[in-house]
Amino acid sequence: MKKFPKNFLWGTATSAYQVEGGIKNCDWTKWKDAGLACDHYHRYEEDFDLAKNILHNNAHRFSIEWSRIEPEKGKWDLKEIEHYKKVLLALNKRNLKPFVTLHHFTNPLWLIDEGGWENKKVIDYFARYAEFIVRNLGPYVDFWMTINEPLVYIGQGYLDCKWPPGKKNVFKALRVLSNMIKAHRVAHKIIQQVDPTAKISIATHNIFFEPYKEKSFLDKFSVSLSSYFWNRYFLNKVKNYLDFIGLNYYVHSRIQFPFRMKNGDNIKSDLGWEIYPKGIYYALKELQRYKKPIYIMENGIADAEDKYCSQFIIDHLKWVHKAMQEGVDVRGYFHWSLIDNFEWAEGFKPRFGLIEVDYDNLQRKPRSSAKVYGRICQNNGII
Ligand code: IFM
Repeated sequence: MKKFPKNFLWGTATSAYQVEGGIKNCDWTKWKDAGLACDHYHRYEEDFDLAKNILHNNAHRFSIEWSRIEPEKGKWDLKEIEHYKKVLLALNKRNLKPFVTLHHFTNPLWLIDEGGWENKKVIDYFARYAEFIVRNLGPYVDFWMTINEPLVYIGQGYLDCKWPPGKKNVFKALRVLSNMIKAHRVAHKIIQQVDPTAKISIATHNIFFEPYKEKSFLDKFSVSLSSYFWNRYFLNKVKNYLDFIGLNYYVHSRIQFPFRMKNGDNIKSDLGWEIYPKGIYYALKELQRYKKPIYIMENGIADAEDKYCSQFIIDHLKWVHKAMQEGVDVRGYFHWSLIDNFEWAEGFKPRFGLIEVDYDNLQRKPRSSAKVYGRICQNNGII
């Protein structure tokens, strides 16, 4: 049995747009409407019961939808604050420690009308939103994440253009990057002023890069650059404004000079992502230099038939355990995701949920991987 420390946190993660349904005033609604999604907005009690009773979790990560809270610039919707208060109380009642994300890819339409994250005013707007949330919900939350996967947001929105705003423009991408860094720093300061006990971070999507040819100097050089810019650049810029590190790990990548990504021969998920559990070990080791507690805020697999998910979890956790034995300070693991949900440009087809959602009637059904993960959480260890 590989045991985890006594207070280790076991959870799952979701984000508002992907699960809640009924979100009307954000950029994604115009880009690709998630409609009712999983109707988690009305079914959160049922979903948290599954997290408690089937998964035996003691924590949960979710995000607050900015466009619900501030549907018009400067106008707060107190009914929505009440909603999230109830969500937090429902978690509390089940002893599920909340980790709350303030920005998980979606933006209010009024912000987009003003240029979104390209406009430096976003720094003040985001800080004002963060302050409002923490003043109202701070008493129920210890752990905050300001921005989820900033580089994924920028890459998809300004380079790949599969996501809004869909503008291929490196200069704009760099402006957004700079504004996100500043927004995080300002929000960190404000959240700490409002609640000095709050723990604040971002969730970074890190990749374990390897050279395509082990002995190629050029491939190794590309790996160093990729790791620096993709995994560490943002963290370096905000490292004095982080109380912990939130790591999202899904993939590794073999890099051929200059930046060609090559998949290996291992089994792939339904999205074609190669399964590579050892990568989480290297991703954790790379973060050790920041000397902060690490929470794995996402790790999961699109696997509609649930063929690989159980083994995926076990193998990743074995590598997490090894990293911890070697001194990496990991405090929690959150599987992506609690329930099937809306996977952005790919829509509802990829199934990341431990709990299956039947989109015809919205019924939930635990997959067998849910039971495997539940046993691990209950035993606080892997057999
Ligand atoms: O669904 C996404 C999530 O929104 C952010 N991290 C990666 C997940 C799987 O692609």
